[in-house]
Amino acid sequence: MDDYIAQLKKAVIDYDMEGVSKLAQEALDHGMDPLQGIENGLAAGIREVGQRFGAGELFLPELVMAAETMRAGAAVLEPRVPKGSDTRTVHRVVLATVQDDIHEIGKNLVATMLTANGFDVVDLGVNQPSETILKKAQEVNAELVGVSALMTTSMPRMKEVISSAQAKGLCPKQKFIVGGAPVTEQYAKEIGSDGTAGDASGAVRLARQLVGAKE
Ligand code: B1M
Repeated sequence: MDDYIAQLKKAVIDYDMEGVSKLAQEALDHGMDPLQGIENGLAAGIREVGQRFGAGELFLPELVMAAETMRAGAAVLEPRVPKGSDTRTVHRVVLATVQDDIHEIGKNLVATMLTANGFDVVDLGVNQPSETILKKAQEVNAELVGVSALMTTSMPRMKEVISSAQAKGLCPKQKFIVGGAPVTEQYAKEIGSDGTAGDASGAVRLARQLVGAKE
């Protein structure tokens, strides 16, 4: 099984947009855990590409091709992520990537995992101003508001969402979760959020804890 996971990682690194869907399907047919395939295969590949991009070894078109490969593979694997068992109480979550940030792969994975575990996810997409996020959270009476940011330059937008909610007295009942590769526990605390998680499974554990759902 490790072999399929390694091949999925390699497919992203090689920008194999054509082959990745077939490979993902074949891996599933051979019993690979879809979440492992996403986290340790596709996501590991995109992170490696990101490191090379950051080091100036790769350029934007290559980053885009790797991201497209990741998305194509995830489109096969995500629907096969096993559903959690606790679907008795529906907890609503509003999720978005902050303004000025168009990274969505990790947020989408968090949305998939929350949905698979019985949460009702309202996903606003990327590049969302704090007013839009807070307005929607009020409108749908969300228990949780989750914001994602992938860049050091867009991270302050997460603080903006939380500060704005506090200052305007909006969403007094809601809990705020933040996440994305550059987000640390300390930063999450500093900006007044109710927590962060390093991956989608961690986001589910945190969300369950915050809404008081039984394990
Ligand atoms: Co961009 N990018 N990118 N990019 N990109 C980064 C973030 C970067 C670190 C790459 C690098 O330089 N090494 C860098 C940011 C540097 C910084 O911090 N300042 C960067 C840059 C600079 C840029 C552009 C500015 C490039 C340019 O145009 N010159 C541009 C940004 C434009 C903008 O947003 N305004 C840009 C564009 C892109 C693409 C479009 C090509 C593509 C995104 C495609 C898409 O999303 N549709 C892309 C990609 C793919 C990346 C990297 C390589 C990978 C991100 C990713 O998808 N990871 C990234 C490098 C990196 O992160 N190491 C990089 C896989 C994903 C599964 O992980 O998103 O971390 P992640 O999500 C995880 C956890 O973080 C957590 O769970 C997820 C699942 O495990 N999590 C949460 C995420 N959100 C959460 C929310 C939660 C809880 C947990 O609660 C609410």
